[in-house]
Amino acid sequence: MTLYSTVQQDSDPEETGEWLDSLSAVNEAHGPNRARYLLANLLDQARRGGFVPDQLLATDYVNTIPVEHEPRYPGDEEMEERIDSIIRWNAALMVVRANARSHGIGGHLATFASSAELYDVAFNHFFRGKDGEGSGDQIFYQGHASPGIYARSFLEGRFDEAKLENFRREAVRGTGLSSYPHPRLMPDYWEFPTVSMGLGPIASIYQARFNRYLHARGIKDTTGSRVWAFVGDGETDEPESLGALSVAAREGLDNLVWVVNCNLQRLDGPVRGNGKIVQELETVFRGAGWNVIKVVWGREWDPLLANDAEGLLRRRLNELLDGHFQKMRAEGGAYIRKHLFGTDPRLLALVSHLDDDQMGRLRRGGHDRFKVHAAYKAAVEHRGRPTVVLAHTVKGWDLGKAQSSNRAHSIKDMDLAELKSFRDRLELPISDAQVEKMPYYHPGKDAPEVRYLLEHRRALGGQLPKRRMSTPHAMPIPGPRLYEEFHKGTPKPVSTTMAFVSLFSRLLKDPEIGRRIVPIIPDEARTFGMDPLFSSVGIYDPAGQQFEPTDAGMLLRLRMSADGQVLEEGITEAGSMASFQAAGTCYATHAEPMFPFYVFYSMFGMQRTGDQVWAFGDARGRGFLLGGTAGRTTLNGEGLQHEDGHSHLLATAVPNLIAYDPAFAYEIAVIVEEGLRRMVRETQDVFYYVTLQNENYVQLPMPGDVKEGILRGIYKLRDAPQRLGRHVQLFGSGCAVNLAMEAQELLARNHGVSSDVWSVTSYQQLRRNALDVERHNRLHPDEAPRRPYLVEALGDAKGPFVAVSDYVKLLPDMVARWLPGRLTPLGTDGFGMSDTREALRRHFEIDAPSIVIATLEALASEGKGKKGEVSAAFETYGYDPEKFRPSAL
Ligand SMILES: Cc1ncc(C[n+]2csc(CCOP(=O)(O)OP(=O)(O)O)c2C)c(N)n1
Ligand SMILES: [Mg+2]
Repeated sequence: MTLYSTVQQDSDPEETGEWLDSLSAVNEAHGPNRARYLLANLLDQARRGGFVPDQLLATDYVNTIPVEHEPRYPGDEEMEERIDSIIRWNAALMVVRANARSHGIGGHLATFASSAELYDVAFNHFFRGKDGEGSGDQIFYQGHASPGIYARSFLEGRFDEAKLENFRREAVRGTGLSSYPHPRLMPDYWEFPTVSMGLGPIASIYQARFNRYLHARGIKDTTGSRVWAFVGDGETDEPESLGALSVAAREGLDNLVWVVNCNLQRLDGPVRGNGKIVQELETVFRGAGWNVIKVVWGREWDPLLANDAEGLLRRRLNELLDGHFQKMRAEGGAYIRKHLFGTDPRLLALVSHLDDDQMGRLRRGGHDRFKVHAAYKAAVEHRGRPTVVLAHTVKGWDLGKAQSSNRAHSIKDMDLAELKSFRDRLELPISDAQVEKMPYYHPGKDAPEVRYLLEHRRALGGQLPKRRMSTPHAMPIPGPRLYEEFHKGTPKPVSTTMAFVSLFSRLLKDPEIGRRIVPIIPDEARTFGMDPLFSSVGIYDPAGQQFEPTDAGMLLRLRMSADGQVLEEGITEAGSMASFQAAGTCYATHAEPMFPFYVFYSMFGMQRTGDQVWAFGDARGRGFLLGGTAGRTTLNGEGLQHEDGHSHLLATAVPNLIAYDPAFAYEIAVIVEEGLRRMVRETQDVFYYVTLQNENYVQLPMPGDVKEGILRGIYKLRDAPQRLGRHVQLFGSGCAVNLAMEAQELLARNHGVSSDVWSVTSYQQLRRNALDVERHNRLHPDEAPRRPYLVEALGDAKGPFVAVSDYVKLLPDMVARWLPGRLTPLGTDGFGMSDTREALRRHFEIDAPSIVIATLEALASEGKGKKGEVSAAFETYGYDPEKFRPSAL
């Protein structure tokens, strides 16, 4: 009986029966392969004839695995149910107690209540830990199910009561439990941040792929690792959740299992009140090439469905909407009888032997460990494709008033009566008097439940979740020689992008670190001049290269191979960031340091994938983000959507991201050298954001030992050739350093003003340091006050200061209050547009004449101006003071 038969009346049941019987006979006599072959041929014929049915991807609203194919359950079910009860109780109590103590501190009851069995079965029978051989499994837990995961750790003896009591109370370092999976806050426990909806799912796909990459490149045998992702049904609305499904199918990631917790609800109410989320996801996943296993009904339904000879029940289940199912669970047995079965006396007869209470306990599949186990077993045994288990569950299962209510997600408390009936349903030995105290329940460390849990975890390789804390890795890193070549500069004009690419090629060839470098590029390699990597180190593709590329035979040709090094992601910044995370956390996940260098269009990084950048910071990832074609006026032709003048502002806010806007090859070399040193030698969980530009100019040699200044954010690049009566300081960053040097000449030649030019590589670093120093002084009033690095570096330089960059003015403004004089920031506030660099720089008022005018005005404001000087400069430089205001709305 198929879905089609339920949507269309059968005009000739006898004929239908014959067809179905013969197919079953083939299956029985010659096996499923033969049956499949015949079906495929029939479908082929239907396709050619133009009568192929639609909805080919959907199946009935029943379990995918037939009862007769279910394996024996390997666990002690009664024992596991007792354990489940204890975990459910403690998970709920953590949240209830936290809110009783501090109203509104939050936490979620209903999510874990809907997924307890989904985790239980996996922990007891599937998840592989890290104490065995290999790295174990990588697990992406649904973020707000965390109380349930903590409650399990409590039962296992990993946490004491005090720890549970400090759920969501983390301000005293190390004593609390974080709201959600945050490696930043619990570095020896959580591995992957997941709570920003959609990021866990996409990260899991690229994690599974990266595991394959590591294996193919001979870095680590990852055949013993499986990636699990627990995903909310509401969460699948996020484009990141489903956007990369085809990647997993295309690369045949059978090391990946998703479990979608289809409790039919999200935060505000039903996920698809007027539809069926399980059915919708089934078609999406199957269409994308995944193996789909639906776990819709618990074992209580098996006899009902077996007795449903006419297919009435199936038809009824197919036609009911999620909104109906939600209401039924909220109302209970009598309502279910009336509204699910009451539409037809034959259906009512099917359940006439059940009382209302039993009706209410007709479980959904995700709450039946037999069904869940069968699905997981089939998932891990499936070859060639990733598997999704679509588990039908109840939001707030067993919680009482929260169960299936539209408010379920936000309910954080239970009153005494609810706690008592919750205890009764869970059959826990807690007296009425005790319940009033809202106690946690632990049966004692030698209790059979605890022993059972621990034994199962021992057999599966140890307790989870667990993150390996990094240990200093004795890995050699390239010495200074590799970088020194870039200190010399080049007389031939080249861009900083070119300079980076040539440094990068050297790193890739380095005998020590080369193979651990992971180039990640979202279809922009040619834009950045990185396409030579295609032939030198090859593009990773598990299928190798099965065609002759159009550039075969050429020196620079497209070369794909199963052990290629480049992750050529295609046009997906989100996917690239997910790869960046998998690679950047590999030092912890697989105890193998890998160094991702992800090069992207700078506009499509911090802004487009900012949430993933934040999650990478949380995940303690290490690596380099390279924002190519950076600068609002430096990328000149591409216009408004492409020209980035604010990614550095966004980068400023990520605590462990270190951002630089370098001007010269030697600055880049110094930054990369230091970055690798900090990540490897110091084992610091930091990552870098470096912008690269595509304007060609002479790469100056490093002016003496300015390494410290480069790294800390500022150094003097060029002294005034001679000191004149009026003297100013010019700050430039990135390409704009050249504009500052041009202004230096104009000021001296035309206006009698001398100036020093400074390269400011990082306002972010200068500000962080100044804030730290300020704080130190505030908290140590009796010590001699310290001085920010910026103040130290400036020495006796006085204002006025004029700062120019290809970014918004807020960047230089961030350090203004520590400068010994007035700062005039020049920058690129406003939308970009397409024109030449010169025109854009005039438009945004950052070109050399704009710097000159700003300087003369700044001098005038200090009483050092000359009458009519600024107006005369307008004349000299053809400058229209009434020109369009670039930041205009
Ligand atoms: C990007 C993002 N948007 C919004 C939220 C807030 N939020 C947390 S849980 C939730 C609902 C989740 O529903 P579902 O995925 O179905 O999970 P369930 O709790 O039902 O298992 C929302 C909207 C979030 N965490 N991340
Ligand atoms: Mg949900």
